[in-house]
Amino acid sequence: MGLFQKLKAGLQRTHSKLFHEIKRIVTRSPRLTGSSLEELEAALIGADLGYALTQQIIVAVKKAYETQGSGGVDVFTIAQGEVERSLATNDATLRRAPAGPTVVSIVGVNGTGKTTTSAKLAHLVQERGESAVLAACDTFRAAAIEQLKLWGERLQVPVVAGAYNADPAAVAHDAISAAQSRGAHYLFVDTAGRLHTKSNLMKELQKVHRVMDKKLAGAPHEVLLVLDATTGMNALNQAREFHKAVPLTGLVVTKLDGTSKGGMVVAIQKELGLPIKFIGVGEQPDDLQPFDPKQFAEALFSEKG
Ligand SMILES: Nc1nc2c(ncn2[C@@H]2O[C@H](COP(=O)(O)OP(=O)(O)O)[C@@H](O)[C@H]2O)c(=O)[nH]1
Ligand SMILES: [Mg+2]
Repeated sequence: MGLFQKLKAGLQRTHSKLFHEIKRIVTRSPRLTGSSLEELEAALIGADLGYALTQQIIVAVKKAYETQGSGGVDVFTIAQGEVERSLATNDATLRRAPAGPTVVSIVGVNGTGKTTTSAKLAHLVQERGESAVLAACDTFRAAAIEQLKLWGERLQVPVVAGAYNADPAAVAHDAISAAQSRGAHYLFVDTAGRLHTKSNLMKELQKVHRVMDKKLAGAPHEVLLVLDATTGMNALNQAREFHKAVPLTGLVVTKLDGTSKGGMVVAIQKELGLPIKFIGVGEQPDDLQPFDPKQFAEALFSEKG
């Protein structure tokens, strides 16, 4: 399956709901008279596209009817264009350190998909012909270390792990050494899940980052916050709190395949001004994609594919 097909399949629930609702509205009322515009608005809000973007789309639709008349107006194309335009400045490039390994810290609350995302990222750079090392810095749960080791075996990526309950900063330190001596391009650091409201755990994360910077100036070069799309707009609060504790460089939104509210990606990007770097559309290694606004908008609204 090609990248776009995978994306389309992953966004199936969101697409299907949006598509059927909008189709029903415009079929019944092609000129969107009466309460039809309000229904269109509700459909867009229902996909979690957010209030601001929804208004933008409604305004664009109204304008199109005024200037083109009902014959030439395609609500899907207009919505797609507005979503694409509103995300145009999003830069999904994974940073690259000028020298030595690029260290990427993967942070977030429990169960959002940090460990899976770390492994998928290692796979993604391998596919690009670059090498990766994984660091198991979730030392709170023995199962988390095992989980990452299994991924390492499956993907043939070296995993640096400490003992259960070891100091995660020490594991991160050793992992940087290992990545340096292997001449690896990337080090992906899987950290423990922590509630954004627990300040002691946030301090621990700050320490992990401080120790990395001491070992390799500038590290971590990327701090990616993993957000679970099925938690909807709650993800916004998580992002705000994490961003206060450790400066984030980007977001990863996982489990888009499990929600009909995939529009939250757009709303969150708009609200936080942080780039969406990757999206997760399934549990397999190649179910993580660099975020491409054009393809995302197309997968949401287009009938194609
Ligand atoms: N459907 C789906 N499941 C995902 C995705 N990303 C992660 N998961 C699943 O979510 C669960 C929690 O993931 P895990 O990486 O262990 O989360 P962590 O606690 O943040 O490290 C696992 O069962 C993963 O397979 C995704 O994009 N789509
Ligand atoms: Mg984990």
